[in-house]
Amino acid sequence: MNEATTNDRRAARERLYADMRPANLTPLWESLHALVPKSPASPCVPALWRYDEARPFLARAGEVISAEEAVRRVLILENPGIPGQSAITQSLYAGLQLILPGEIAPSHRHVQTALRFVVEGSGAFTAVNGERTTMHPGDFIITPSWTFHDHGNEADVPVVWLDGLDIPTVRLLDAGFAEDFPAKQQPIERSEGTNLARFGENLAPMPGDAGARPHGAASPLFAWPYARSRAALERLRRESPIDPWQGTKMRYLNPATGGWPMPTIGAYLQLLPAGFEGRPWRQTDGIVYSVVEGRGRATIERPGQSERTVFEFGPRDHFVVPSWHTCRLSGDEESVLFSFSDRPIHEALAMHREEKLDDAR
Ligand code: GTQ
Repeated sequence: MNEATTNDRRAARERLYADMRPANLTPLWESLHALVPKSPASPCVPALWRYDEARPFLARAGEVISAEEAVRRVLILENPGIPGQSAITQSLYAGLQLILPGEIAPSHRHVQTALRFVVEGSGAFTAVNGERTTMHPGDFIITPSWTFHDHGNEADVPVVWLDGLDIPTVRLLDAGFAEDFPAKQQPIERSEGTNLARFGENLAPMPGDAGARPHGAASPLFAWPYARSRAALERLRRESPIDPWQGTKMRYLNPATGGWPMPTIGAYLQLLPAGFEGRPWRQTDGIVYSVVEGRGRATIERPGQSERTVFEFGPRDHFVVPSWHTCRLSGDEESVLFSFSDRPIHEALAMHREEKLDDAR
């Protein structure tokens, strides 16, 4: 084809695109490679939120708005690769929530599933389904889809936790509903610890038990205290070989099914021994980390690029590893990391992929 013909055809194509745009038609061939990539090409980027940088902003938020006025006083951890979307990955939302002594965050419920991972301070509570759980650093708490939940702080110190929700996933599906409880706080029907006794002791109530009501797809156990999870990790670390990629890693369990604690979000706790130099891996589910103890490094590479992002992390720092980015974790000190991802969705849809890579540095 000569040059004139090529130019004619190019011009004809542009005319076609312009002419059919009002008919809401666009040419697939111009975007096919981006629509059906050879491998995941997330617009999200690795990002780190140092606690000593974020904490003063939280304190200032505490001065300019009350928890009740804000409903939830949260600073969103927004992925800089997708600004304006209030998302940390394409499917997940994360934020740091502050509740000051004497404050309450009023009761409401929504389709979006939430997790809390306590970062600073003890003595606030989350109430879910008529029962409170007192929050301590490292506690993992869920508020399943469409369950009323409210928070309060009856202690004398500020309490901060990480919120993780499937907000972008519910937005993708346009399936969001929400409503306020008629009062600021839901009535408390059971004393604290009843939920743990019913579902957290490797026992399950018999069908006639009042707490045996249907609990949907989420775990009927709603709080996993850090003291217990940490003790389990410590025991495994001593008694079981350290995984060369992940150290000693456990996942939070739905005791009723053995599956994930929430249908859309999986969560983990892992220990990296002092001096641990983890091998690299990648996986389709992007991961959000909250550092509980210790100092270390996450070394992250974008797919197809050799340039590395190195995050030096310490206690209460947060970072995100987007989909299919190669990651390697190191523990300069013995470190404990909490993490969550949308892995249950990938697995339910048979889309999950993970690759353990060689140790080439
Ligand atoms: O606790 O209900 O960080 O609805 C964002 C949205 C927390 C909550 C967030 C929410 C909540």
